[in-house]
Amino acid sequence: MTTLSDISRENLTTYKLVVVGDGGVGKSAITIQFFQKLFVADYDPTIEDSYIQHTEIDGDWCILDVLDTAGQEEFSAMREQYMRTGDGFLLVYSVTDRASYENMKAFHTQILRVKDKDSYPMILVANKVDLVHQRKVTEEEGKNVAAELGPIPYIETSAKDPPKNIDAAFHEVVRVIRRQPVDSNKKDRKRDRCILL
Ligand SMILES: Nc1nc2c(ncn2[C@@H]2O[C@H](COP(=O)(O)OP(=O)(O)OP(=O)(O)O)[C@@H](O)[C@H]2O)c(=O)[nH]1
Ligand SMILES: [Mg+2]
Repeated sequence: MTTLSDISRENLTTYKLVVVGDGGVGKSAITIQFFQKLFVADYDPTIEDSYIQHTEIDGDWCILDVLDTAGQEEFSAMREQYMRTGDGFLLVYSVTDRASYENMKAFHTQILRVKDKDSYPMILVANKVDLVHQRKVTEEEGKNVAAELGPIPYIETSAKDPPKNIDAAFHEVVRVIRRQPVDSNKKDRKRDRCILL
């Protein structure tokens, strides 16, 4: 358990989290709701923004360093670079946008390829659940794809006030990182391959 004196010594683990998904799904809204406790109603496409904050998760203080990425296709060339830097990922789609849901597998595959791993800390975030009448992707469909992608945790969120599961989403991805066996942090697929001489 981390104490306040640990915080003052800055003796804390830093988790680099990356928020990915299509344009307009609510990555910035989720991130700003988490860091600033407010809902941004306007849509201003992101190029890349980062946020940093001390946070207590399950009794242990840590530093969350969150990268809010660009979903718009024109910035997709930057993806591999930011994927390299992440310790954990929030894969975000909007329940009102079926294509954004269908693209989750491609983000997942690209992260594993960049990391050269069979699995990596990630969660699936189904955002905009407050828009019940515009919903196009069911909870069951969300859970099914989360099961296929790992399984990885599935969480339904709304960045709009009153926020739903916003803290829970960021905390959950940190839990997934913390749960990793120490070895798997270092071990990559290449080293597991058997070489015949
Ligand atoms: N009703 C509702 N609107 C939301 C929610 N999350 C985001 N929005 C709105 O959806 C629009 C797009 O949200 P952004 O957070 O800018 O989307 P983004 O994923 O960051 O988009 P890019 O930066 O282009 O990748 C904005 O108008 C937000 O206010 C939500 O949970 N509920
Ligand atoms: Mg954005």
